[in-house]
Amino acid sequence: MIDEARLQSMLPVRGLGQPFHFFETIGSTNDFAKELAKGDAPHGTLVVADEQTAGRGRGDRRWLTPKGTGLALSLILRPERSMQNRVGVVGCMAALAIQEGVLKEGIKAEIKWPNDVLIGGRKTAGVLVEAAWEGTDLTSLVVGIGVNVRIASVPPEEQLDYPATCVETGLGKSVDRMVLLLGILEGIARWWPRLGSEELIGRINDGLAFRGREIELVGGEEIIRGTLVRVKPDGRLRLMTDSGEINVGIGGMRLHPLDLELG
Ligand code: BT5
Repeated sequence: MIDEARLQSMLPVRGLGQPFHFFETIGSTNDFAKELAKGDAPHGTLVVADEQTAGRGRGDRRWLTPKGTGLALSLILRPERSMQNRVGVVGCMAALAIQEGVLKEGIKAEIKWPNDVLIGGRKTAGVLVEAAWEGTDLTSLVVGIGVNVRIASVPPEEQLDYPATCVETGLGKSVDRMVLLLGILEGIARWWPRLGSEELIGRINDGLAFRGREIELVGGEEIIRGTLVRVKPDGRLRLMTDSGEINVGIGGMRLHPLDLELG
């Protein structure tokens, strides 16, 4: 179990994690955070659960968080007006914060555009960013993060559309979930004021999976093939295709390498 009192005593981290809401079990931390964000919940509000029964991925996909095995958290961020055109990169920014958090534990991970973190080529964490608008004003972002920490967090293969693993399998030792959570918050707090900066984009690209490799982007009926070049400052992916270089927005796109190499 996550120790609520201990976690509470370690928050906030650079302004993130206050107020803090904890649930032993919840449907989806993102759903709860989105409701809070409709009210006056401030920037930095954090929702953490030890288990999700209706965790969501992008589109209509599910995200599984069995009790006591992983991290499931949602953070409310309130962008200033000047940041609105950079929010496309928030998913990758959160993935970078996760990558840095697991690196502190001692293992290298990669960012899979637009919202995943891989260890040894296998999905270990996912990010779900949901934005709320009033007219042309972006009023809030809910950044949902799911991390597989213990072996029991990894769903059975038949429930997966991409191979998966967890931090402890990659690392070969146990991890304090709360320390990992704090590390991730620290990364988000550090990068948030530098959203869209060259430094952030550089770091994302340094840690990006499949650079220079042949990939396929699939979104509904649309399939785009090309060589992955890099992530752009606005969060789009630059690809070299047969008809030249193109930038692809996140939309409902899913990325598949043409030659899957697993560690
Ligand atoms: C994601 O979606 O990867 C975003 C996941 C975000 C989850 C967090 S947990 C806290 C917050 N509250 C929520 O309700 N959600 C957020 P996507 O790229 O669409 O991937 C979804 C796919 O990942 C599913 O279709 C499964 O194949 C696979 N999957 C589900 N659970 C998984 C797990 N624990 N580990 C690895 N893969 C998983």
